[in-house]
Amino acid sequence: MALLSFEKKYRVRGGTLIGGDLFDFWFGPFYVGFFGVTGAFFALLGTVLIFYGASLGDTWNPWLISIEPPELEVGLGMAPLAEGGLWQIITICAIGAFVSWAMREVEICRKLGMGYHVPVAFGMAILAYVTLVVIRPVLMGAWGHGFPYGIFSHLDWVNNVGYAYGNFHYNPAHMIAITFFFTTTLALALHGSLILSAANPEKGEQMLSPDHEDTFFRDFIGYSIGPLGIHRLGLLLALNAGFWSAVCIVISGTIWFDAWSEWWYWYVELPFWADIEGGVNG
Ligand code: UQ2
Repeated sequence: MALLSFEKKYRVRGGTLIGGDLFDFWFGPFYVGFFGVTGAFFALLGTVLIFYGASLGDTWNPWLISIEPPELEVGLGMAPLAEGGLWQIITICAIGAFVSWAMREVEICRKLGMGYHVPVAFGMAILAYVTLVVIRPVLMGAWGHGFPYGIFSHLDWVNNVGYAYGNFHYNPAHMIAITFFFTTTLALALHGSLILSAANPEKGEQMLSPDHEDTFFRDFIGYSIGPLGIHRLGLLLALNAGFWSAVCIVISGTIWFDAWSEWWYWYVELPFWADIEGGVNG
């Protein structure tokens, strides 16, 4: 079906979760919905507050502007606007905007009769952010454990928090997350290159079929995961990258307080070699 007639057929009322028909319309190409309104509200308010926060600071250098969370002494209370309160409200706006965005995706999925894979996937990114600025700070007892909203300042935060646990690369969940990030790029590089090699031929040449794609990998490594399977694998890899990132930070300072390299002593202390000469007890 051509795109224009498809849209005429499927761009119809219904599928909304909140608001009934009230916000069930399009603004140009964009579906609005209740969550389009709340999303625009939170995004706009959050952006205005970031500019207000910047105006209270001592620089307009985009690299250096930073909205800081409250001091650790504030704990889990509300802080005055200029002392972390802006960070708190901006965080609420960010979560409000992200969740609105996800729910607007859900409403569009419902309209089209599609699965909820896209909002579920985006939900993993939201979870990773919420872990950093809500879940871990709450578990540790202070909003001051959230990261500052600034380009250089958030890099400094990552650096300092990383080295607060020795060397974060020894964090086993961090290792798993990195492995998933790298494997995601491997899978997408394989998939993107494979599709283009078959489906985007030189001018005048015939486009090749999924059978060619399958056969390439069967000839190459004796196995093809298939055109549906590669997308299942890609989603699995990408979701795990986000999930283990959240795990690696939420366990740091809540259930593990030491340098992450120390964690590996469970291995050194295994009975097989702990008592031999040169072992931890030997
Ligand atoms: C494949 C297939 C695709 C693909 C790719 C493969 C026809 C169009 C990339 C090959 C992928 C494999 C063998 C899995 C690799 C495993 C990891 C963990 C990266 O077979 O089917 O569809 O795009």
